[in-house]
Amino acid sequence: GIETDTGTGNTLYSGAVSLTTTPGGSGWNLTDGARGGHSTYDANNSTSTSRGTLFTDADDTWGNGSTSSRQSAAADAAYGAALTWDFYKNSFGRTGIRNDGVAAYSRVHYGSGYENAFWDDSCFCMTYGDGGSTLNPLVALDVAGHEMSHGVTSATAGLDYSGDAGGLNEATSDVMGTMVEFSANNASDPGDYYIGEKIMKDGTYLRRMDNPSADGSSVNCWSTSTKNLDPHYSSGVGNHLFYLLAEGTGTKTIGGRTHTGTTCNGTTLTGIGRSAAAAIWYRALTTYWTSTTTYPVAANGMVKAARDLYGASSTQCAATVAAWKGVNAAP
Ligand code: ASN
Ligand code: ZN
Ligand code: CA
Repeated sequence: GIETDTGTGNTLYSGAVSLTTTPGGSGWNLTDGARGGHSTYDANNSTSTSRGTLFTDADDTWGNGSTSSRQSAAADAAYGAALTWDFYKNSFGRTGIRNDGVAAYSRVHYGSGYENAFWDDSCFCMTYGDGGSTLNPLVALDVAGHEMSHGVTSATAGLDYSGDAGGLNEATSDVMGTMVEFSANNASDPGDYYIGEKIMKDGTYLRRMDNPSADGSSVNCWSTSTKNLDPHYSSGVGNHLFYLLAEGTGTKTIGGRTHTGTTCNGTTLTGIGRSAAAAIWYRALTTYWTSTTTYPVAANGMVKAARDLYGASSTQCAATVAAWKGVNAAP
């Protein structure tokens, strides 16, 4: 393996964190030899397909917690990649996005005023913009986990990016990105079921899983027209299902934010906890779902997954059925 050291990242969103780095050159490289050698590059504000420049540093302290250092966003990206690797490994025994031990790489400072982040299967890489008029740099934990989970979906169920499958594809990324955020247990970015809350300049969020329709575009309840929506809005059904399964109905403060779960059919639900909900989702994704899976078919696959993991007469299996009924997509 690669020789490793432990450096310090002064991130934009997660405070001071430990980063696994590699001695080399006249100091250290931002390459994580404990996680397949994941490396973080500076795209130098270009939109070319080149990797850019590997981040290096003389004292193994990366960034200063502000955008005045180009290394700060790199520290967030490296931290997000490490946590995503650890989350999949520790939760599901998955080693890397393709489960082959091979790391992706990350690029930060892509383009100028670029208000997006994306996973690209062809380069097996993660790219982050610096944001512009509405967003800050897109390197927050839930965004990192969301984007890299697109790689996992692509390597497993291969869900299409349209119709109900598109919503399931986006919801898988929101679910797993949220799980990555929870797994960090980081006081500067506590886990919640809001997506993108750290990157919005106006302090709001991109999406929320407890009540997706609160954003004005997403849907909480499945119908035969859900398939016509943009995947970032049809994801509402899957996000809502996951929240109800994990947390149940009612109002809770989680990560300092208010969450309220309400079913579409008026039932009251008790959550089974997010680890069990994520295990069921992941097993469905990797065992039962395919490129064209619709929400009702996804529900059926999740009930099978719950039965596999916990047994046909388990609380978790019954809760999975009840939660899917709660979003009007009965299995
Ligand atoms: N950031 C967006 C997403 O992951 C990129 C896209 O539109 N696919 O959903
Ligand atoms: Zn996405
Ligand atoms: Ca969040």
